[in-house]
Amino acid sequence: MFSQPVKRVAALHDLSGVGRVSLTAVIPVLSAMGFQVCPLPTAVLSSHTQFPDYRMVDLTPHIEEFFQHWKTLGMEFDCIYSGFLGSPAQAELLEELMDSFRKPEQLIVVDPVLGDNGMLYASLSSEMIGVMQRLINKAYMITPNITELCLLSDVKYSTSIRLNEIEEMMFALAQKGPRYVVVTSVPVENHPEKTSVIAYEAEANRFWKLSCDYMPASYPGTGDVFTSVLTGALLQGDSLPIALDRATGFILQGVRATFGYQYDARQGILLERVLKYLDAPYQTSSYQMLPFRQKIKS
Ligand code: PXL
Repeated sequence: MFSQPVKRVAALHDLSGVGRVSLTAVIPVLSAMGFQVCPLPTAVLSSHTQFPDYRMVDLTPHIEEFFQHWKTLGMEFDCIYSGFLGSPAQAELLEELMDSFRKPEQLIVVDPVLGDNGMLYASLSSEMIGVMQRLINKAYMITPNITELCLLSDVKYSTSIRLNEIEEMMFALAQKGPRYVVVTSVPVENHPEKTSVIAYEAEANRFWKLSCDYMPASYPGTGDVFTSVLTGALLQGDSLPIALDRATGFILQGVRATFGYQYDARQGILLERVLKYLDAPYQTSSYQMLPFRQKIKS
């Protein structure tokens, strides 16, 4: 048997030609962090779906033959990481793939890409919510943004949602399987200039919080970059709070590197300018542990 000198990640996301989302973010980040990425594109798009008139080829009919070929090659993965799905039918195929490639000590990450700012992405049907609610149960870690957390929990989104409601939704999702539930874009009460990431670690029954400055710009793909750095840091052996710190810090660097330009935000953050920082020694640390909550409703 040949050895595998670097850890390997199966990346199940779309390939969008323009806009620095999904595979065009996942591959450079995880490669820069020292991992081999094996992409299985769920769809190929001319650009991401926030540009008008994009063209999309859904690869659902090919997913199974692709992963069966991987099986015949004897491929093994230290991590299986899924994101944007090309069709609701793909969720079942990805569940099959996850079962078929499961092995001990494997990190399964599902980024349930569904929407942002309170809305489902225009290209997705509401059927996608139901299939994503199932797919996340296979994951070790899920990384919804606050909109996606509400969609997955069948709760109406509101910008004034309270922290204890968020914690309850996270706890309820963790009861279904995921050990790490990481929620991004969480507003900070009474601090509109801030945004935060809240994470629940089921085994330890602990909630972590990372807050950082909110920049008044929205770049597609930051969720993909965030989850990729988080995944890479965990694969490198970091603890959850340190991995969260690194991922949040990297997004901030990327947004700051981009924000000063008069620039079409739909092109995403200037990832190429900041990728090298993924190799830099880790310095800052700002995570907090939230007060222990005895009585969370299940
Ligand atoms: O990063 C989210 C994302 C991924 N893939 C496609 C998208 C988007 C967000 O707009 O359109 C195709």
